[in-house]
Amino acid sequence: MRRVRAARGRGGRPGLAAATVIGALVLAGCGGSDSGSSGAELSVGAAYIPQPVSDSMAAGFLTITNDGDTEDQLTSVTSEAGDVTVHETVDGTMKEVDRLPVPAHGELVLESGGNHLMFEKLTQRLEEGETVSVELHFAHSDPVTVEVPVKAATYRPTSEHSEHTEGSEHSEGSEHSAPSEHAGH
Ligand SMILES: [Cu+2]
Repeated sequence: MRRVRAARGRGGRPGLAAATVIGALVLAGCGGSDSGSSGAELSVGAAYIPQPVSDSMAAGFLTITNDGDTEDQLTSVTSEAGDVTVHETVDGTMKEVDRLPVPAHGELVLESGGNHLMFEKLTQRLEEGETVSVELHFAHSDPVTVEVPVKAATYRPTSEHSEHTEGSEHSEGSEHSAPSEHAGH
């Protein structure tokens, strides 16, 4: 940036040099001003695992919020409980994905019937009331560890996202469990 002053001193093309300075200032302004952290600012909420029907498989849901100016990407998920992959659901069929974007000033929602975490080869059956420690890995940000509670199989988060949950491929067993008996808090 200081170089510009020298260019002006040489009496070269002042107009062009001035334009360059303005461009540089605007770019710097976009980077955010607090102590060099100009990247994504991630937080995780609404995490839960419906108590699975299966001994070895489960689905997990959560919302990753990005308050930063930069997009990040969820690239992998690990847990001591078993293998974890990230799935998306397209036309009712789920498939594994390499990564999911966490948009700047936006959120990545993993919800029943949509994107979700897929737990496989669980070392033990997950029961309601337990928590599963899950580590989220991102393309740019540091890993985030989340203690994900195991909820009743019928549990749904109270949010607008819960409206379109019909046809969730992981909850075939929901109808068989007593709805409120187990949810007594
Ligand atoms: Cu899945």
